[in-house]
Amino acid sequence: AITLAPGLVYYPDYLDRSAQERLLQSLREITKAAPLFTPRMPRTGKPFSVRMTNCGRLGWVSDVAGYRYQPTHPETGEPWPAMPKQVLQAWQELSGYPHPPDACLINFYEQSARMGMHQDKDEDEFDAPVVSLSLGDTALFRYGGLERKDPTKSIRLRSGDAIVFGGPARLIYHGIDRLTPGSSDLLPQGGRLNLTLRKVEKPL
Ligand code: MD3
Ligand code: FE
Repeated sequence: AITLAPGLVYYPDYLDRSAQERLLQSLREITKAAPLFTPRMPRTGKPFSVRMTNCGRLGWVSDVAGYRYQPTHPETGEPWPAMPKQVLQAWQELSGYPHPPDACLINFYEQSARMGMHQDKDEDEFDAPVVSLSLGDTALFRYGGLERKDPTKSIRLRSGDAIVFGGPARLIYHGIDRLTPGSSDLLPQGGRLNLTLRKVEKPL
């Protein structure tokens, strides 16, 4: 593992090819039960270019009313599918946090999708890290500091990479600038899937 900054640890090739294929198969099952939806910006309703779904007890959603975690899919009204054991195992191995995650947000990027710089602060528990797993095409990931104006660095996240943001890195600004088309043959149609595992609620 490579420490990129205090609290920010990068695990290149964390999942080997067969683990990536196994995770992709689980995600195909999840998206059958909980289809990808297009989140929208609060107030304006402007659509995100990234499509999303979730697994686990809680899922992150965004619509004209705001950002929030909720126990059901915004379009089907059904509970989110369970988290695959493989995902829970990655959390146990990487997070160093003594409780299982509540939420796994699944982001799907087509070639032109991006995610603007933002902080993840919709959770009640900031003592837990966020764990990210990447599948498919390489993404140019940018991260900065605790203020939007802080200088930024970029790294490429490749299929199978994991990255953990905890402690002093938990609230840093970050985003995805672009994908590298054709950089992976994991997804037959190209694009990228990213999973973010989170503890949302404070444990008892
Ligand atoms: C830094 N996702 O879902 S993953 C997100 O690749 C999100 O889809 C990006 O930002 C993606 O909120 C980046 C890396 C990541 C995830 C969570 C973080 C970086 C983070 C939480 C805090 C700080
Ligand atoms: Fe984020």
